[in-house]
Amino acid sequence: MQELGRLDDLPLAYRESLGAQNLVPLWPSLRSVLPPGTPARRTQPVMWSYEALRPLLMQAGELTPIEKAERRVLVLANPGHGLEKMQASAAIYLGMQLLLPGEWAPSHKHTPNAVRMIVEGEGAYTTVDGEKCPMSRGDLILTPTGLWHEHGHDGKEPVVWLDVLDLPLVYYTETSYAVEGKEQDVTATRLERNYARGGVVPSPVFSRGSARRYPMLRYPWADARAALLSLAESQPDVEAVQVAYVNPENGSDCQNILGFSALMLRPGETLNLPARSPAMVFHLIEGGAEVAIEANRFALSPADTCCAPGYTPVTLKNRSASEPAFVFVADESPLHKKLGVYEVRA
Ligand code: 1HN
Repeated sequence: MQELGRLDDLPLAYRESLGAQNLVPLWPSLRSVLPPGTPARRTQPVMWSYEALRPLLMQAGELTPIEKAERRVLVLANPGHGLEKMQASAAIYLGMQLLLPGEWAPSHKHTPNAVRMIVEGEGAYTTVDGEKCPMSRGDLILTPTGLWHEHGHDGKEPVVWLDVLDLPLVYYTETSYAVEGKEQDVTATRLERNYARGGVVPSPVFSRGSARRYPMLRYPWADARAALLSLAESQPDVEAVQVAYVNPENGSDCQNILGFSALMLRPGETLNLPARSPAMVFHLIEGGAEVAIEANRFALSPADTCCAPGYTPVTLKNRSASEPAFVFVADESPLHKKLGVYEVRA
């Protein structure tokens, strides 16, 4: 590849004249914005241990009342981006949120899309767009762009969940903002039950109005887990026992920018994932798994989370020879497909 001229090849007076007109020569930077073959990356393989972060999150519960936090969250930040950037990858934000019994996180809506993967505790709920969604371990609850959401807690133990947002991308595009609101009136609960039987969906034919853009906001873990077990049983030869969280009206990704799925690793199974352009996040729901990313070997126990940069093969291994392992996966593939940059490398 041809070596290009450097900035300091140019006379200082010329560079100053360019700068005075807000002009920059491209050629000294061309190879760094278009590196040969594979993108430059900041995202590093990183693991966040739940055992290590949990006491710090509980300490935040003592140090900072909910009124002073609004959302009591420790952000899982990738050091490759700089901790202050609060990014797990180019497009993914991760945070562990704590809500204590009796606490209330007030209603707001914002442009970034969020999902919550419930990690521990019972009795909390999120109200999204008037729908009260109970939170239990492993449930996935969507709070898509523009929908009002607030969190409450009627139980007795701390409740913790993993927030996954496309905040870094939405912030980068200068489209990130929030609006505060008043407590929502609950108009519905558990609408996901309308979609709990595959193949039949509420029919719009004899009713006014069309299907909502986000018809299903809560994906109970019991249902996703049962779907994985039946897939493993009915198709023993399938390479990856995986289900995607989709819009049940049309089968498309459940949100616009990030994609979400759940994976079952059969006892003793090793699953090799090809290098794909999107960065990925793995969060262990149940069992024990090892995630190998380049030279890193992350041993995940329940509630541990790790991330893998894009364009990198990943190997997932069930650490148990007798029990399945269940992994929640978030990735940037809807974004990459919309941008036309999605790639799988053999
Ligand atoms: C947010 O709205 C929540 O509603 C959690 O629980 C984390 C991080 C950045 C921006 C908005 C929530 C968030 C957030």
